[in-house]
Amino acid sequence: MAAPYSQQEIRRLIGMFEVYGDFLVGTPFGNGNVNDTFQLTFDQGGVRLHYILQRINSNVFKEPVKVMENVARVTGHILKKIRAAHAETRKRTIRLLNAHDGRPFAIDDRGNCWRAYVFIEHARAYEVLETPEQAFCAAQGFGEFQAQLADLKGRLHETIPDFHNTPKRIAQLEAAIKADPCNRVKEVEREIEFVLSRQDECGRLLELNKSGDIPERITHNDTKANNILIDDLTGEAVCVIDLDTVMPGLSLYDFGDMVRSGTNPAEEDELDLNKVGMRFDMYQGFYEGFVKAAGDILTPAELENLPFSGKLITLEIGTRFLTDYLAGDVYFKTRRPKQNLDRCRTQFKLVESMEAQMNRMKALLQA
Ligand code: GN1
Ligand code: MG
Repeated sequence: MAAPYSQQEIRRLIGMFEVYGDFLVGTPFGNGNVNDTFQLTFDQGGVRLHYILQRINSNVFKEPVKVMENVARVTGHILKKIRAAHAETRKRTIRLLNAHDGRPFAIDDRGNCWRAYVFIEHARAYEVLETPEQAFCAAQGFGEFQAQLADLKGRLHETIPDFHNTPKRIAQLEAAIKADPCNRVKEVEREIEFVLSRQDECGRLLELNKSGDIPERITHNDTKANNILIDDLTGEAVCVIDLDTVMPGLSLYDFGDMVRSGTNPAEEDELDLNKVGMRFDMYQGFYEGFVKAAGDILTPAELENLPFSGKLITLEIGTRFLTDYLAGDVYFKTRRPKQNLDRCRTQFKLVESMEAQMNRMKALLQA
């Protein structure tokens, strides 16, 4: 839940940006685990317009100005491509509003960094994708995003170093086990064992990057289903959102996180683990959509590791939930006790389901 802000405060915060019209109301929006997000309604000459206003969580993003530099560069680059394509396209990109000083963000009197952007109408983000066609479209959207950024000059800031460095994520788990500040280790011995028994293969993608088989690219790094907007009318992906973690990375991180979040028919914090597992038809949708959009730029080692990447990223995010549970729920927002542990358990159930279907996933590569 977003921190409670009064309407007066929201009005004052959006007042830092160049917006025409009169502020009517602001309400919490979306299900992000990190930032505080509001949808704002304005009256502009008798027409109602919506904007998004968001506080960047500075506990997670230590250098929000660098985050905003990345976001502004990436969205500017994509906007040029959309405009060059053709005027009738339904494709969109996030459009940042400028603050009164011309920068695409503003700092409030408590030192919080805020940004605002145009709300995209007639499209929505799904918590759980339902059909392989939706999976295909989402993967195509994320794949196009990567392909569109392939010619962006210069390196982006690494705003969260080692974000997808799985061995380091496991080392963080080990540190949390040692510290055990909330005395929770005894509750989660099975989960800890689950991670540690799989740690040998966790460095595989980083090794392939080192050996030159897998190149560094500009990647989104948080490609969960609810970070892409699907057009209400056409069902196609129209806009990739939540660009805070866009930075140098491996394309397999993006594919892996799509498979993690989008092949599971249950919520990320589902309590009934019988509902959790990888739907193979959804995997196939992601695979075909991603290869269609980004296949031309992928190397043989990238293609070969598509099935593995889903399992790796699922294990990694599950490990992060477990670490946060042990640390006392200090990173991810929680709305109830043990939510991080429940999230961890769904992820590990999903890893098992992926392991059981690994050969089937690999067989698609030969098809
Ligand atoms: C966070 O902000 P949101 O909810 O899109 C997290 C991701 C995790 C995800 C798990 C910056 O993403 O890495 O995969 O939760 N973002 C950050 O739901 O840590
Ligand atoms: Mg998000």
